[in-house]
Amino acid sequence: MSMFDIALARENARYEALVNRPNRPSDFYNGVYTRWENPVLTREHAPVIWRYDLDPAANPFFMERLGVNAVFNAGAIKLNGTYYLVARVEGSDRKSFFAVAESSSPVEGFRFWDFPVQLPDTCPGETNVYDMRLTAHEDGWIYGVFCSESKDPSNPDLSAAVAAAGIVRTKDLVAWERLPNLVTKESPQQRNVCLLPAFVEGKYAFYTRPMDGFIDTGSGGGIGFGLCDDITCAVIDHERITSRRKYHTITEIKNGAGAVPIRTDQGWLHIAHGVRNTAAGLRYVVYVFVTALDDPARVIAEPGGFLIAPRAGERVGDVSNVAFTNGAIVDDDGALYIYYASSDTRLHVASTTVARIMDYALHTPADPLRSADCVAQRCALVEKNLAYLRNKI
Ligand code: BGC
Ligand code: BMA
Repeated sequence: MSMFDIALARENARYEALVNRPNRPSDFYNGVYTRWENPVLTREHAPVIWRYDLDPAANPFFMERLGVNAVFNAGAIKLNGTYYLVARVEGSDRKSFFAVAESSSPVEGFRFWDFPVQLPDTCPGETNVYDMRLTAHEDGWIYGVFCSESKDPSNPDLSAAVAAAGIVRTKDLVAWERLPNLVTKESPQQRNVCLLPAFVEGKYAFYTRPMDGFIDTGSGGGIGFGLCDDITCAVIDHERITSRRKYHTITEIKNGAGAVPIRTDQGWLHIAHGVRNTAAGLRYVVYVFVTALDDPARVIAEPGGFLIAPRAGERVGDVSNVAFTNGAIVDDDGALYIYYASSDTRLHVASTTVARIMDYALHTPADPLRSADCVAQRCALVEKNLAYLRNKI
């Protein structure tokens, strides 16, 4: 065998071993969800045929010609018994694209299709696309809402960019129809937009994230909500604020939608993200809130603190200290799989059930917002527990 063939066989074997590696629950415990030991997608899950030229004449040293830097933030959906992740794949050239990975299991065995998604190229200035939320809408389409990023032509600063919400739709994750980007009349930029699966007042309902600039949410008060009549030319005139950003909380700097909201008997469950600033840069965590079924913009519960924060090895990556989600799947038996990425580098899964997370959402105390009140809250719990233990004896 030639050196070329040896290297190719080794890489193929490595890939198969990785994709077929069984996953298992880690020993992390908080009673709310289970963290699984292995990431479900990593850069090593990028197929060999995406990265190498397999023709020895053209690639005599068997070197990667098109490297993949990271696989993270994935939209998620279950169709006909199969679990699909539409991941953000980032090449070593920093450009992101979407690619579908599928498995018969929600926690392991994800394998990318041969070709990445070839998104209709309708916006000439569009430089980067990322973070697709997949909504199985009651109109019968599966929508993908993602961030479409372009250089800001009006600003000479090389890093000045404009973020908008791109919209595509599909029936099978294979053929994608691109619709015009969302227009929000009150907000010049949008990132982290997602579409509710249900009509509201007969209209398409979006969660938005009003922001003044590309990075700064500025006067944007939190996660927005807006309605539009026509998804094929989506315009939102007015955004109402749902979950608000608050001083000295996990959402002080920004917050935004995460996974597509999940309908439960007690309300719409939102698994969103919050951002605070630190001396070491922004820290992203995943948090939960619930909105009313009869008014999906009205928050009816918001437990204090985060649901998922980056831990241990998750804390380190290209953008360290980030836990981020844009996809979750509810299974027929009520199991809930939350696909969360760590540090813009790899994708993990946390599993729970809708019943368990709703208990968390509705019965975990809200953030009292001040240290003194937090101490009082904790002391009340300790007192209650001591009394309970005394009575038990
Ligand atoms: C990056 C995103 C990031 C955004 C804001 C973009 O250029 O690709 O990952 O969320 O900037 O920092
Ligand atoms: C955001 C997102 C993500 C990313 C995060 C941290 O604004 O849209 O793409 O995971 O920043 O870099």
